Amino acid sequence: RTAELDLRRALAAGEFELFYQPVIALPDRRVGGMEALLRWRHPEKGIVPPDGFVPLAEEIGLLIPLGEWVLRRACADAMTWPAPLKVAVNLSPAQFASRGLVQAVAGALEASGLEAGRLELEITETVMLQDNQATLATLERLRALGVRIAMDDFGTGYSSLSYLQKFRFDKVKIDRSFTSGLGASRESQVIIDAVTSLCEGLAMVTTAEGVETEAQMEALCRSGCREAQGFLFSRPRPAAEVPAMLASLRDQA
Ligand code: G
Ligand code: G
Ligand code: MN
Ligand code: NA
Repeated sequence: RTAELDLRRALAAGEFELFYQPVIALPDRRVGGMEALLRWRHPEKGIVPPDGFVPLAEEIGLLIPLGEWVLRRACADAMTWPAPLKVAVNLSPAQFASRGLVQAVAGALEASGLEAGRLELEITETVMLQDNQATLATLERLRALGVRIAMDDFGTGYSSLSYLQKFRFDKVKIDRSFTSGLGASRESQVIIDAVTSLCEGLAMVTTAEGVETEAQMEALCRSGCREAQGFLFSRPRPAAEVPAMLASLRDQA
């Protein structure tokens, strides 16, 4: 199939790249880190987001090598940023379940020289659906490396609260479907307040995703949410633009 050949060629040709979106600490609005978001710079189609190739990559067994490339690239990029800045990498369920994951993470840290505490791995609730010892063992082995573990898209899964009981995540990223209602619906505010105080009690940092307005930002600060991420601060931008993003966010803080 041509799509399959195109994807295989792309990895060899170096057409994948990482965009970065800043994660902002509240209430002082300092940049705490960057989330790596994979893009395919296709010679004809232009920038393709992950939804356009991750499913096929998984089907043809390319997601594991691609994921390893992402880990290495993200750690190497973070080494060029001011020291306390963290980098967050998304792991797909298939990548999480793969045999070589812990080795790949350790390898990326070693090759780059990045301090483990500056790397954060984002997993989705789908990973926790695999309610077995292997999942927890992998999480513990990753934690033993010193990396941080975040639950992504929190609140959209089947049994969100139970996942918080199974593993002590370092961070919970509240799905943007909850953030979007802030300011407009009382329900959204109540949910954000409750998740924030729940996570606070469990010593987990909360990050609100998809923050697009100043009003949402203020509501988050009132709820005690610790971090925010979204178009209000910056869209995901190419790695080369990270220094400019940092400078412009510093001016706004
Ligand atoms: O960047 P964008 O909003 O298009 O991301 C869409 C989805 O793709 C998000 O769910 C995000 O977590 C996922 N994604 C982004 N980068 C990566 C990556 O490097 N690996 C994996 N597995 N998923 C990613
Ligand atoms: O699932 P994950 O949180 O990794 O997805 C990140 C995706 O969310 C990226 O594709 C990014 O482009 C998108 N995103 C980031 N900030 C915003 C925002 O403020 N609004 C919307 N609609 N999407 C956002
Ligand atoms: Mn994410
Ligand atoms: Na998310």
